[in-house]
Amino acid sequence: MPFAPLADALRRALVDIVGPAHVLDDPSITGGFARDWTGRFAGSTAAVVRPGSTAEVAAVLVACAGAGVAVVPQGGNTGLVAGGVALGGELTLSLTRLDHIAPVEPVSAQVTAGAGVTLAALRRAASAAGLDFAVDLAARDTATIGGMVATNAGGLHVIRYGPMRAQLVGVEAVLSTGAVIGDLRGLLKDNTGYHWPSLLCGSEGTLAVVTRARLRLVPRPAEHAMALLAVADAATAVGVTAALRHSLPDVHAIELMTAAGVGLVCDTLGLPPPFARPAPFVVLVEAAGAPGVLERLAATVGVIAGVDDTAVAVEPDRRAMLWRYREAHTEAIARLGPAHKLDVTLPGPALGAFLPEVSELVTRLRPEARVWLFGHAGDGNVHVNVTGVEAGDDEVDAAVLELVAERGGSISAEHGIGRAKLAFLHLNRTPDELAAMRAVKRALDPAGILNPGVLLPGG
Ligand code: 2HG
Ligand code: ZN
Repeated sequence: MPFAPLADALRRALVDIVGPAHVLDDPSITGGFARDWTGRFAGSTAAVVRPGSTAEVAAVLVACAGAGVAVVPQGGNTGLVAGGVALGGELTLSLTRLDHIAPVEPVSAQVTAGAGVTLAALRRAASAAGLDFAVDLAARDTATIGGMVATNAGGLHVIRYGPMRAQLVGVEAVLSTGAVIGDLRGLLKDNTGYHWPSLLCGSEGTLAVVTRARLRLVPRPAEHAMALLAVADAATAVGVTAALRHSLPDVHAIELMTAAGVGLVCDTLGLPPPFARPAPFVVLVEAAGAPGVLERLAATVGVIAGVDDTAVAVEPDRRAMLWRYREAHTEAIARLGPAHKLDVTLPGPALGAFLPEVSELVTRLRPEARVWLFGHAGDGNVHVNVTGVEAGDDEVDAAVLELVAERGGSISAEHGIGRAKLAFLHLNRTPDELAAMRAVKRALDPAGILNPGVLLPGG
């Protein structure tokens, strides 16, 4: 569907709705909104509009639908699949002003947060109420709740608490018709028909614009302890992960890194190496729970075969330091230039063989490329990052994602489809499923203005 550039009449209508300070159309300002975090995807936006309330979001959408102007909803712009950036002159709907956090409701341990609340701010609010928010990820200072709902963000603790979908009790969202749907009552039991949180979480801004979310909070563990475990190969790393899952009652995170990635992080950030001798694979395990966590972690790790060395942390500073080896991968890889980011999940039994196989596959196709493997071993989610390949060269992406599908995995574990993986969605979804998804899209967004070209091929 072709979309007109921002006409004067629409500009005036938008200014009337949100005020002149919140309609930005100077390209030197809007350019940053139309470039993704990786630098691999950059385009242009007709304007950036920043509504300050749900009613303003509704009015903006009605105005845009009337004018036939496509809208890309955007939160913190930390996405990695070009799902939240205007690439072809669409209007950017920036939700960052919806940053209100209601007081934590202690009876049900829930909180209502605006779409523009950052994950870090939500985590602080939960903590001030003596609780925790179950999802955490490295982009916490910038990623926003609306975007995390729209992409069903995963992060570090999915193995324990599930992804964003598992935290979402209620949602408020605006359709392109201006209708506001959903509720924020926080009812865990409510079988009154289609469940908007389930439908909208992971819909990547194609069905509605999420404006507020009702989220469950979890008890704060009394103690944390973590360790980096040095292992010799991928199969051992998977075996160690399985053993931790089986016998560690307080398991909070199990992550995976390789010698190459840890070396890059150390060189880039000037960190000391975690082990005297570099380990081919490193498993990071965190446990959190009732007093005695360190003892339980030590007892479990002590009897697991294949652990060649350990680095342990209990105090918050030291734990943050060990997490840095894992969390700084994205930042360190970004300094090598735009990376191809293939966020995939493998079924548990297939993970060990996949890791060396995918490296060999990429190297065979592009001998000049470098492959960086890291991710969330506990849930089978590997971030296959490839550097040294042109931004527009999709051959490696296709080969890796085909291999993932052949091995029974998902081509998008936690980042979404966006535009980056649009051409590959058929690897995981049947034609009948894609047709049903398009029918849902048409029903909820009859004007077809919400994030066209994202998630749904040809939609
Ligand atoms: C992580 O787990 C994020 O650190 C980013 O999902 C992954 O940079 C990536 O590919
Ligand atoms: Zn991740």
